[in-house]
Amino acid sequence: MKRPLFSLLLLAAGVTASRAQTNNPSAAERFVQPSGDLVARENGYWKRTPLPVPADIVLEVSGILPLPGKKLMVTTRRGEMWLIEGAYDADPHPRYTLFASGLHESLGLTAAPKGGYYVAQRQEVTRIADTDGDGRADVFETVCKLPIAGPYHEYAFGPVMGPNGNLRVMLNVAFGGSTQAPSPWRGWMVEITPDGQMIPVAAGFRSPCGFTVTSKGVWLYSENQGEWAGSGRVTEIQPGDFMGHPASLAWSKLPGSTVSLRPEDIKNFEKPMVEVAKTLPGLKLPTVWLPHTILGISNSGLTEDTTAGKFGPFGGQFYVGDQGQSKLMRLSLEQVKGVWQGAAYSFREGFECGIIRVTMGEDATLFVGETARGWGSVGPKQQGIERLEWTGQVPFEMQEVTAEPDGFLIKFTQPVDRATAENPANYSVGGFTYLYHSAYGSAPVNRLGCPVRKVQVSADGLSVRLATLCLREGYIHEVKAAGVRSAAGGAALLHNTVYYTLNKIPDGDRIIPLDPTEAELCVAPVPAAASAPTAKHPSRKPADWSNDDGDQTILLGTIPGLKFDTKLVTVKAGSRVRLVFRNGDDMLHNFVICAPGKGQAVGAAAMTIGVDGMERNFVPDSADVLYHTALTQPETSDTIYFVAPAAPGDYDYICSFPGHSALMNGILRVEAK
Ligand SMILES: [Cu+2]
Repeated sequence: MKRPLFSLLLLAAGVTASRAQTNNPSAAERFVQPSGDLVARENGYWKRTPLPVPADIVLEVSGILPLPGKKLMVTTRRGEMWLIEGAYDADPHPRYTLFASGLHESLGLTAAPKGGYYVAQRQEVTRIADTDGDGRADVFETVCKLPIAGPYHEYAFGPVMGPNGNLRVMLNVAFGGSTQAPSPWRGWMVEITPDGQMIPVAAGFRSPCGFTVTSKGVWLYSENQGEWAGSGRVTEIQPGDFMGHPASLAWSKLPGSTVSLRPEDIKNFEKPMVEVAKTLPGLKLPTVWLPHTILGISNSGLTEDTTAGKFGPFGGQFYVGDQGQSKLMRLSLEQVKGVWQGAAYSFREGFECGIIRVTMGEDATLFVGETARGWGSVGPKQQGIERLEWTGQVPFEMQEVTAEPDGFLIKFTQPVDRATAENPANYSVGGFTYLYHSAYGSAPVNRLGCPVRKVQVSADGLSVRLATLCLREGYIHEVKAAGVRSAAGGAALLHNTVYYTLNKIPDGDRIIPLDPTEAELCVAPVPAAASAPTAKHPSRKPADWSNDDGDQTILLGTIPGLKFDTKLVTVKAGSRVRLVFRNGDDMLHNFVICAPGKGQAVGAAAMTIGVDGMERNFVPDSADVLYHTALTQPETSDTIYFVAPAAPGDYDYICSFPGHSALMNGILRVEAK
């Protein structure tokens, strides 16, 4: 698809915001907010404030740098830099001043010690500065050329400055085609010295939209689910690491490479990544998995909470954005036996647009930068910038979950009600992981229920230790505390589920004995077969249709930007229909026929399926679902055979993959015979 490389807008500087953007009204009108009640409750703790942007500025924010004096400098995907003043005001009406334009898809910035800013464009890292003090950039100095071949997916993210004063940049792989690394160091993180020397750091990155270096000097990045990436995740980066995408290995023979793996070392393993890592030296396991569709579908920018409590009770933890689901997750990290791991939590949803940048500004004000163009998002707007502030109210939450030799320690933000907290039935624990393979994404695999064998509540009621016999190293453990209530007021948790990636089981004291004979108590859930024919997934041609393909064949496909290629399909009531659904996009999609007017309700129900989603094709158990296809991989198809409803009318069809139905929908018009 076509993506504009340069903004065509030439804008006057210093425009005062007059009204908020009203992009994409049709999507906004049809959009069903995810769990609106939850969003309202979350807003009582962390208040969301969109910054008005003048209608003639397309602020597809791709980088946010807080400046002294409560100003922000932002980069945009359209290659502009804007100075924003007044972003912190109680009732914000910010002033926007154009600082630079004509950049090639700038996706981030940082301050340059000798003045101005370092900005990553697709083709180079540039120092951009205003030397005559007129508020407009007049120096555009190439720091380092970045190799590029041209495919749209060759994004360059960053730069981020490290503790050693060098810059780091992420070079995205291309999408599809015969090679996904058509130019050198594609799929790599590279370091750039102030004099422009490029040093390869690590390989195997797919779409590393967000990365940061922590206050402890630890490099972390977020990965997007896709080919060779079973789910989104955050991973710590060491020089020489291989994150899993093999295209990058095309360049591992070049001088300066830190990675010894070669393309021929990677097969289509079809095994859990944790199993492959045991025999593939250098393959780095994620620090924290962000289960796909539950904690985002396209993980993006991340930032550390360095506010020491001014932003709420999660100081020292991290916030990660999500583009597709327009929300923020929270991470707590710990090091066990020298390996980073930790827990991922829901934090805040209901933003106006897909989040790609997350930055802590002054006064514990968190800013998020947003864009949906070409990708789509649950939030209905096409672009924007919002801020988030703590209201001072503390929600009842799992503040931090850490690993124990036989389970987990849950610290709460408020004392628990002892009766509910001591009852093992009020918790559930289960483990799963994801496959490492060439296909796009992975269903959760090797699922195992972990019965809670013992619960210990601390004397102050602020922490609970859970013990189970079914822990597995390298697996994600879903820990739910749905039945636990707070001591004051008997409140339920604002978010009751956490996903802990247990790379290493710590040593130490156990509260239950390790008895291998009891391992049989671990319960394997029965997986459903997603592609099997069922009454609502009629993928097998009915025997009584003899040798023909019914009365009518409908070819219906997808196009990039979360769209079906057809918005209206007409059939005769009671006719036999063969529908071929072809997914030509670079994401997973399905096709679901719903009762008249029920498309968005079915889409909303699909968002609550959780870890079973892939196995169920993200089709909710609902009488409003008439027929559906399987969830299809990119460049694949699924065919269904059904008899059109007898009652004429306009039946909704949607893609029920979480977050898609607002944009991916159409009408199956059933006409009287
Ligand atoms: Cu879809």
